[in-house]
Amino acid sequence: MAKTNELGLTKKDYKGAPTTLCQGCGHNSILSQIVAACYEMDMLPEDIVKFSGIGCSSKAPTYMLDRSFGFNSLHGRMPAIATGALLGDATLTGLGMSGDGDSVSIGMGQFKHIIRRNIRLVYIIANNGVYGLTKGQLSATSEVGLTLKKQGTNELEPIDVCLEAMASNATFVARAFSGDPKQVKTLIKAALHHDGTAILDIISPCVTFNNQDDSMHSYTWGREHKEPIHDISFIPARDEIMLEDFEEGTVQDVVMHDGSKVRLKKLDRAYDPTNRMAAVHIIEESNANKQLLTGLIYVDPSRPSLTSILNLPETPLNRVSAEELRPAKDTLTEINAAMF
Ligand SMILES: Cc1ncc(C[n+]2csc(CCOP(=O)(O)OP(=O)(O)O)c2C)c(N)n1
Ligand code: SF4
Ligand SMILES: [Mg+2]
Repeated sequence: MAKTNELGLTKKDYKGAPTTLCQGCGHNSILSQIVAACYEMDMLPEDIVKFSGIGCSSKAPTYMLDRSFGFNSLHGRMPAIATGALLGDATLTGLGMSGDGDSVSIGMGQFKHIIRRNIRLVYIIANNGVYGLTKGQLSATSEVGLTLKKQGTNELEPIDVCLEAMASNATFVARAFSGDPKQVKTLIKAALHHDGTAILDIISPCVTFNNQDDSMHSYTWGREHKEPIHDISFIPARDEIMLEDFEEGTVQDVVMHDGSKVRLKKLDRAYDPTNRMAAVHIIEESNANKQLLTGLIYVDPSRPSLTSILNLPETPLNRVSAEELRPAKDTLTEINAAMF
């Protein structure tokens, strides 16, 4: 008998079509962790809606959560589609999967505005520093000096996903490496409980076009330069608080809006992910030192999402009938009169 979660569902209930991504592609590992996180968090697949743009990374939603809703949109336009859908039905949990080309090249404007609006969406950027689907062009996150077979050497400075998110006033910014499944899964769980846009920049090697040892998006580089800022665990509101034996004074809990906690065990540095200036500093510092900083970089669980600001009714907008929406004749006359 296959193991089941609290909903009586097996892990298979969270899977999708068999992957057509290359064997060893980092995106496949991210997919597995999304499936594992949703299964372990006892989420009903029908309560989830998946979004993506165009790219190998954006194909990924097909290979997970078959029973969920989904919209594979246009290149770089996933945030606009997600915004509309999640305002239309704010009871759904939004899960976006995009790439560095999709979000940081063509989709940069959309990326910034969804963050500014703080739409409740787990927004994963599977960042491989290359356009994988179109066979290996340089992307806006490719590092200076990266040499790709088709394009030659990159001379342009890369854009840092996390810094851009910070500059747009993101309320949740994290970075991970697809080769570290435990950390990826924990960050996805925390992101699923964030009431706003949760940006997850996951370095995800493209084994076909950008996995040479000296590339800053390769498995070798990721493994050798990975610098976790803390050991991270996620504790759902219903669970006992003390799951692990942390030493006094080395732990910081961040309470999410639903009462669940992100528990951060400090490693060698004292780092507070609720301090905005410290977050910007640590990203800049790790870039200067050519380190792959991983963990929860910044979180502000207090800022309201657009759904809360708009004070939407309990009934999802897409289920409010035309009759209910149409004001009564008298009301309309009153409104019109007030305009003269
Ligand atoms: C408007 C538009 N311009 C260009 C393309 C071609 N195109 C498809 S995917 C892609 C890049 C994908 O790169 P990324 O988002 O990094 O995904 P990856 O394949 O690397 O996972 C491009 C340029 C397109 N589909 N639509
Ligand atoms: S081309 Fe690269 S990004 Fe696309 S599936 Fe293959 S390894 Fe993954
Ligand atoms: Mg890419």
